[in-house]
Amino acid sequence: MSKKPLYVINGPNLNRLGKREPEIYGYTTLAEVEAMCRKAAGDRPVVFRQSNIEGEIVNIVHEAIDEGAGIIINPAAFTFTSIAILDSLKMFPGPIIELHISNIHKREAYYHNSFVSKVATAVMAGFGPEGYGIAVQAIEGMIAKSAR
Ligand code: CA2
Repeated sequence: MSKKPLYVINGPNLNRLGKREPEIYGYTTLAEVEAMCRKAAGDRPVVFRQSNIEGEIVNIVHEAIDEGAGIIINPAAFTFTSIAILDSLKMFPGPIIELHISNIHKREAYYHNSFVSKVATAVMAGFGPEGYGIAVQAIEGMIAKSAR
């Protein structure tokens, strides 16, 4: 039987990754992050998405609810504002990793209160773009556990 896909969902402005503020976010582009995720996932299919639009992210989460084994989400600025994304994630039955490239807790106060953390299985911040590869490895173990 073929494995259900892992959804890697990226929020606003992350399409510009590697091209702005490299001192915070590094030089890795989102296309390179995608390649990293696919490599780390091995034979598990990866649905890798980015959107600057809140409702589109909600729609991608709905797709994951129907099709996905796990979600890794970097909601970017929507982390701190979006109850719509929080509500959609509440309906996902599998593991959810909330991921931030930077350590949001070291930054300005408006980056400190995440709505998504209220529903995430685990939260990662500050590992740089390599965090995505670590998250893919980690969620594989969580998916195996939740399947038991
Ligand atoms: O550290 C992260 O991954 C963030 O989720 C990135 C968000 C920020 O609002 C979060 O607090 C932390 C912002 C992403 C800004 O987009 C960029 C675009 C180009 C280059 C770098 C970042």
